[in-house]
Amino acid sequence: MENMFSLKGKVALVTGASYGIGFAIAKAFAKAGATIVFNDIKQELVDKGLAAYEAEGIKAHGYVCDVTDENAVNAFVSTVEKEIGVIDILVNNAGIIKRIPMHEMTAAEFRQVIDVDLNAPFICAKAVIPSMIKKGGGKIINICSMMSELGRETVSAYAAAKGGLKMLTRNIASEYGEYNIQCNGIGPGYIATPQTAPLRERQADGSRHPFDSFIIAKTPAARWGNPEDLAGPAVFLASEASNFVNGHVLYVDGGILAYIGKQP
Ligand code: NAP
Ligand code: GCO
Repeated sequence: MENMFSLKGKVALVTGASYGIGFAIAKAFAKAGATIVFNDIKQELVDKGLAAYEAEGIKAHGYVCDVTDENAVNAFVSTVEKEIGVIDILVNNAGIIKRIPMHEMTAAEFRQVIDVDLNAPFICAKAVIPSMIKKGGGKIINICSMMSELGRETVSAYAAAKGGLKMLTRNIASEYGEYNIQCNGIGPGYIATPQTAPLRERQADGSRHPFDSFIIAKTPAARWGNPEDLAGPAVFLASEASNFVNGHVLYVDGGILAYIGKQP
């Protein structure tokens, strides 16, 4: 059973993995035997990430690359292929959110979210697929969201992007399954990272943020997730244990999507 989940000899690229969910996933991949490659937009963050991996005893390869820039991504992927090897596992993790009521959001703001959360996974997947085909297979994991299924006030662009990412996942599976490429999604629930920090900020009187209380009540597990909660599901979808799982979104949400919520 242990071998089924082994990533020994595999090269894994996790985008935007200096910290947060991407870092936790990359750390789990390294523990399963993979060589880790990650990128971030700024050198400062890459350096911070490299130090964080080193502190965990992991020798990761970090690069500066904006995932929305197609030429930069293509150059980055070909450098990795030359210097490290063909990318066997891609995790499209880099993402942003803008919490703005839709009627106040500019089209430019909407586009920026779609660009990072939907266009970039297309650009990165497109860049790694040709070598995966030549090599005889590969794994692509798209980090989706509760918002791949649900809406809420202020997150129209994010929900549109993550809903689109769910369908891009199914389409990559449909188009490249015959090449032994499995493309699946992970839909994290509410996870405590810098992205969700504003939703957990303490009130002036020291009490919980109302959104924080709302999420705890809406989650059967009665807590926020930690980035480490995504480690096992990610290793499963990156390993040969999931070789006949394709086009699926695995929700790792403490039960949110199964639950109607507590009666007030
Ligand atoms: P995070 O803490 O904000 O980390 C996101 C990472 O992506 C950061 O390192 C960020 O770099 C990087 N990034 C942003 N734009 C980029 C670009 N254009 N090129 C390269 N890197 C870029 O977010 P997180 O909470 O760990 O989330 C990771 C993924 O999970 C995202 O796709 C997010 O939407 C998704 N997700 C999060 C949750 C949650 O509850 N936290 C739930 C479901 C899904 P900078 O710091 O420079 O911006
Ligand atoms: C929000 C949150 C979410 C989460 C996550 C849920 O404002 O509702 O930021 O969108 O980050 O994606 O799965």
